[in-house]
Amino acid sequence: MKPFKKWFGTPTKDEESIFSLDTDNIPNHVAVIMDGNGRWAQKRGLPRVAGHHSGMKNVKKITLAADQIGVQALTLYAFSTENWKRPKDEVEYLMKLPLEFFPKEIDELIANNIRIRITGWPEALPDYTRKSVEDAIRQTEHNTGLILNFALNYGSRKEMISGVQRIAQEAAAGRLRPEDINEELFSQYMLTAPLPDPDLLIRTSGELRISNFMLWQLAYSELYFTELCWPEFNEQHFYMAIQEYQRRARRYGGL
Ligand code: V07
Repeated sequence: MKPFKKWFGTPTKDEESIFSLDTDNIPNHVAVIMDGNGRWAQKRGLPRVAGHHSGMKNVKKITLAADQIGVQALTLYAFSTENWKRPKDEVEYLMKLPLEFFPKEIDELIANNIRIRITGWPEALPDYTRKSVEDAIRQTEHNTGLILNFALNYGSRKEMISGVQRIAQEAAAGRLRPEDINEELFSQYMLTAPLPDPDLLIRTSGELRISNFMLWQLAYSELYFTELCWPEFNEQHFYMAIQEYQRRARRYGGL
């Protein structure tokens, strides 16, 4: 964990919530289903895409908050393999968000030693989206701090089927014996490899489902659900989720 900035006087709300965290029990990997952007916009009489835009602005906020307390990897579900079924205009808008995100945020990400990576199938993205994402990965590849992992064109059943296919090919080619297939090997064929499994999953906007997200990797993760929509989920809410994670981890530790 990074040493806190020296402060004088009354702590802000953020500082208060950081100080109440147990610095020895910060989750290594936090995954987030950033749901409720459209709902947030509709509540305000705005178009759905305005919610996506506001959600994008929140990505940096939560990334820096996670980095601040020493989280090592943050996976954000940005676009699922099912999201292609949305109206064409909305998909087009979503595909432009990485292009807007990087020029705006890359300097601050680099200044904070943050490394970007992707979990998903970038091949199927429009060229301009894929190029922008690949540029950001390249520009941050030597950074050694927080890994900011975007799940982009990702679906977990597809991930597992693709993993099984590659394992079967190895076996058919005689490079692998079926009895050598175990959990560790299977994990290596997941798109998230070599990231550790998430310790904590956060889903915003009230749905109580996993929705085809990291089905294998979430086997032992703590699940945290909040009614708040993603654009209104701020640093303090994030620290509250970490606090709840720590409360649960302590209970199990005590048994
Ligand atoms: C997207 C904003 C966040 C809420 C969820 C849906 C909309 C950031 C990115 C992004 C992705 C890859 C990357 C850099 C930025 C993004 C999509 C949607 C498709 F390398 N936010 N965001 N991508 N939303």
